[in-house]
Amino acid sequence: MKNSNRKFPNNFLWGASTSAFQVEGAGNSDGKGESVADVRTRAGKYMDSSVSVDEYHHLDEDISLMKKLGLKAYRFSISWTRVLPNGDLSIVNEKGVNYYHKLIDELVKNEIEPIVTMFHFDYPMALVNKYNGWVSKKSIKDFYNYADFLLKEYGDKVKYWLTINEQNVMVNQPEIMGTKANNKKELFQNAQVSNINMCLAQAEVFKMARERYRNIKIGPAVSYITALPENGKSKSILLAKQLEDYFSFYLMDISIRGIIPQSYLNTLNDKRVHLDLSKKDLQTLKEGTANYLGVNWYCTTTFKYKDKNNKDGFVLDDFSVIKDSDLDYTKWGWSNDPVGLRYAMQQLNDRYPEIEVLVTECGWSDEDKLEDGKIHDEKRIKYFKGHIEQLRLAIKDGVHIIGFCPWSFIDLLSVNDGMNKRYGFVYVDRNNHDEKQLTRYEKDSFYFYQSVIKNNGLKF
Ligand code: BGP
Repeated sequence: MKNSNRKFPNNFLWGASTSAFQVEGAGNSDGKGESVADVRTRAGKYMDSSVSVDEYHHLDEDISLMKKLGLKAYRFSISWTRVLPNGDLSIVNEKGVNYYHKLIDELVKNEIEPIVTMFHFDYPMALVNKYNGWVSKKSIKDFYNYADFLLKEYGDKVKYWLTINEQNVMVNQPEIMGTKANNKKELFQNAQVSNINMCLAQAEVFKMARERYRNIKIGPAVSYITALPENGKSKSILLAKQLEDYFSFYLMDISIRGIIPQSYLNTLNDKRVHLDLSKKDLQTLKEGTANYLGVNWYCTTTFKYKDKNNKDGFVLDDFSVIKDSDLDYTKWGWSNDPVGLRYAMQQLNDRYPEIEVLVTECGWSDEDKLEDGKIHDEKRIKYFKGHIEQLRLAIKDGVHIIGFCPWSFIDLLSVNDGMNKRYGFVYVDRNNHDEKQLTRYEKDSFYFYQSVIKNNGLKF
């Protein structure tokens, strides 16, 4: 009895995650069309996504490593433009379609559950050029057609689907979607319009998928920014709550409950954002909801008001982030706060008790050094030890958590920091300026996670 209390469910999905533009490379090969991520990384200060860590050409080797690690699941994304180079159905790239068949088939053969994200930060450039991407209502149909295409092609092989990765992050960093605007105010307006169009597109896909593919699970992958108050005063606690509502919960409410929360509309109203929402749109949101929830969770963040005299409470520009002296932070300022994960999972369970949660990202970034063929990433191991233990407690608390997919299976291109910021269990020998041989090495955390999976949890 004591022992079973310590275990995770038998079919728990011990996984690991990546995304297409960050891991695949082959950015300009085999008929792939250009994505916003390709253009964005090319313009950045580090390497671009044309090579990344070249999983496209290292597929067999990487799948062998997944097998060795013992993964029960692999979360990856399909590159929209590798399959549909123009973003719409005008051209289908057979080589791209076959690449994902091969990937999925190999995973299944190796008893690794594929978890597929349809759109992870790599929007088709052709659609940005055609109609400013998600800002236009036309984007809804093109996403629907893409999702429909994927489900027809791979729907009988893949049970777990995620529609859009971190829509709530893209809205706050609209350059990730390639959104164009003439000024800051217009950019904010366009980002919010894009937000709603993504919600509508996703709702139509949820509805279609749940009607036609009865056996699949489909949901969003939302970034849950768990906000902590600077102190125990009510005003501070209120700020943290309002930030969670504004950054994360609104999107979960739309995806799971099919309603746009009033608090979200109020904030947009304060910002003079106009949303063109018809009765039919509201009905679409109501009818198309997710049947599970993907959550990207890395850390807690502590917030404080900038203006102590702010009387009205929540104002979107009036907060700053502070560090908690009790916590350790990555070089990029992300905390190691395992109890925060248990708290976050409980919050989700309180809000959506009927919904199963899949942790789709969680991880510790570092520069990681290769020394004599070894990588001693103790801080990452410490991070995962704490988080896996708290995850177990959250399950014991009654939260329906079906799996854990750390970011990332292998070192890959960070969204803003190239290869400087690494997350993988597998090290890839390259840097921002030299591709070298892209040799793979197992980090110490690889063996740690291998043992976690083997023991179905931490070994006590
Ligand atoms: C999430 C993204 C991932 C990943 C991760 C780490 O927001 O879904 O794509 O990159 O964060 O972020 P970064 O690469 O900025 O360290």
